Order: sequence, then C-alpha cells, then structure tokens
Amino acid sequence: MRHVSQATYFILAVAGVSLLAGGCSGNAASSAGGPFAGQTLYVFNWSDYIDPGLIPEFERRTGAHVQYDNYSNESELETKMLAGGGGYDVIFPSDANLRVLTKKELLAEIDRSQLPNWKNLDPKFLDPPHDPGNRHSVPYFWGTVAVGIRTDHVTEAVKGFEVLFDERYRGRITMLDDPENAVAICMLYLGFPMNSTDDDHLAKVAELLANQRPLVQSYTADAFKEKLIKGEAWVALGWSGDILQAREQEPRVRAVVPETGTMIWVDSMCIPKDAANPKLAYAFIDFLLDADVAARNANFVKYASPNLAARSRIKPELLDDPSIYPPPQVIERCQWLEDKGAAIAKIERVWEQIRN
Ligand code: N2P
Repeated sequence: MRHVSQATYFILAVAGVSLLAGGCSGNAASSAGGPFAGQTLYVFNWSDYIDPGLIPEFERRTGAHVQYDNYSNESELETKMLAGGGGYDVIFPSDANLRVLTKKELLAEIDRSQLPNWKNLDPKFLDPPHDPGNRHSVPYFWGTVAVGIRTDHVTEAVKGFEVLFDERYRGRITMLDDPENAVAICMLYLGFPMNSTDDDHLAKVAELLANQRPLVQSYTADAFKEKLIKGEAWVALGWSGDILQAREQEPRVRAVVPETGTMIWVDSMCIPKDAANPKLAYAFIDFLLDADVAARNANFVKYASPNLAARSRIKPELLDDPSIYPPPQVIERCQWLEDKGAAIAKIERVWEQIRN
C-alpha cells in the first residue's frame, strides 16, 4: 500500500481509488486568527500561483504582513534553499524539488495539529511517493507541462510538442526556461525515456534545442502568459494553468495537453526547517486549506486542486476542462520527474549551452 510508484499513485488518485485504508484527518487545534499583529510572514511561491486577493485577506484576518516573493522555475527555489534558505517561512516545492530538499533535511516536519483544515484534503492525494506519510508537505495544486497556442495564428490541429519545433513559427515560440522540465519534454518528443540522462540521448536533445534556438523568441517560465495574451508569441511551452489564465483574458489562446503524454507534477506547501515564524506559517497554510479560500484560489489560478471540500465550489467549467483535469487515459501516459542525483549536472550543462 505504502510503496506505490509515483505513476500508480496518480492514476489511482484521479481515477477515484483511495490509497489510504482508514483515511486521514487532522485534529482540532485552532491556529488561524491568532495574534499575529506586527509580525511578518515570508513566503516564496511560484509566480501567478495564488489569487492575489487572498494575501490582503490573510493580512486582514491575522494582522500579519506578508512578504510575498516569487520564482518561476524548479532550480531557482532549489538554489535558494541550498544556499541557506533566504529566510522564508512557507515555500511551494514541486514533487521533484521536495525529494531534493527532504534528502538535504531542509524541511520541517508538518504538525497536523496546527492545521485544522487538513481534513479538507482529498485522501487520494495524500501519502504520495515523493513524501511518504506527508511528513514534510501539504499538497497545493497539481498540473502538467502543456503547449499554449494562439489559434488565430496556428490554425492546424496541434497534437503536442511538434509545434515547438516548427519553422513556420520562427520568432513566435517561447520555450520553458527550466532546464529539467525543458530537457524532459525534448526527451518525450524524441521518443526517449523522459527522465533519461543517457549521454547519447542528451546529445540528441542538445542538437534538437540548438536547431530550435533560431526559432525561439524567448526562454521564459512566466512571461509566456503575457506574450500569448498580447499575441507576441503564438506557441509556448508552459505550465498548464498559466496558459489557461491567459485564455481567460484572450479566448484565442488554447492549452494543448499532448495525448501522447506529458510531464505531470504536484506542488506542495512546506515550512523550511529554519523558518523564523512557523506558527504564522501554519496559519497561512491552514488559511489556504480552507474550503472557500481553496476554491477561490483554484478558480483563479486554473490548476487542479487536491482540496476535496473545495470541489463543490470550484466552477464546473474548470472541473470539466480536460486541460486542467486530464482524463485518466491521458494521465496514464504522463510521467513524473525523477531524482537524477548527480546526473542533473549533465542536464544543466545542456541547458547552459543553449542559454549562453
Ligand atoms: C505557476 C506555476 C506552477 C507550476 N505559475 C509548476 N510546478
């Protein structure tokens, strides 16, 4: 039961099969609304990954001030944490980041007695292989790496990643500026195992990326959203929800989740071991776990929520959108990033050559 693979975990989760025998619930201690006036909470989250109205609301409820900083790719968070943490109280690592940070013992153990709203989480998303027993993490959102297109310029049926390498879109393509994610997508496109660090495979990926380079308008892990909205970019490799946020503002944007499979990820809320204000960190995490707050957040960010109590308050059109909640047959073909250990340096080298 406990040793399901990451893939099995997720297929079972979205297919509605419980992984937990007895379910899981938090206990009754209360933390939200405590006397936090005059205190500051330091948060480090992915960009465009919260309903911006929620931060002032938390400040109003608690009297605390939130210093909210952003990153836009996996390595930014990792670099910051490995270099000493940056003084944050709450961070939002991906499943891949989480494995690294746990191994380095940089995360505090989660005390569920400080999270009365833990009970709102869907048990199917708990006890994941990247953090057995959720010792260090509270699930936040999950999603995929997808292709955003402007349907007014890309008029043929797009199946998947091929459009990223199409000469016709020269100068109108943005590529996800995230070494591990971008290389993984190239591996999938070339038909290699997504997590391969094999030298021959990496050489082919390097060649593909070098040939793609003249077609690329910019490498970015956040600005692709605005570029799609403005029509500056017509094709963008990006995070699924961000593409859908763009679609909300510009209906000619579409998100394509390749049916042949893509990368899937789940991000979590964590407290660094050396956080200065864990009490306030718990209050913030518990606030985000509140059913109403989680639904508002999901309705804004357009990522898939693991909060079961929020489900009935999430807009039906989002729950029915296959680019947010892909059908089980697509999920089944998706893959997770694996811990590459020291071989990650080879991937970073490939990426550096392209970016310099
Ligand atoms: C939010 C990006 C979240 C995604 N902008 C990647 N894990």
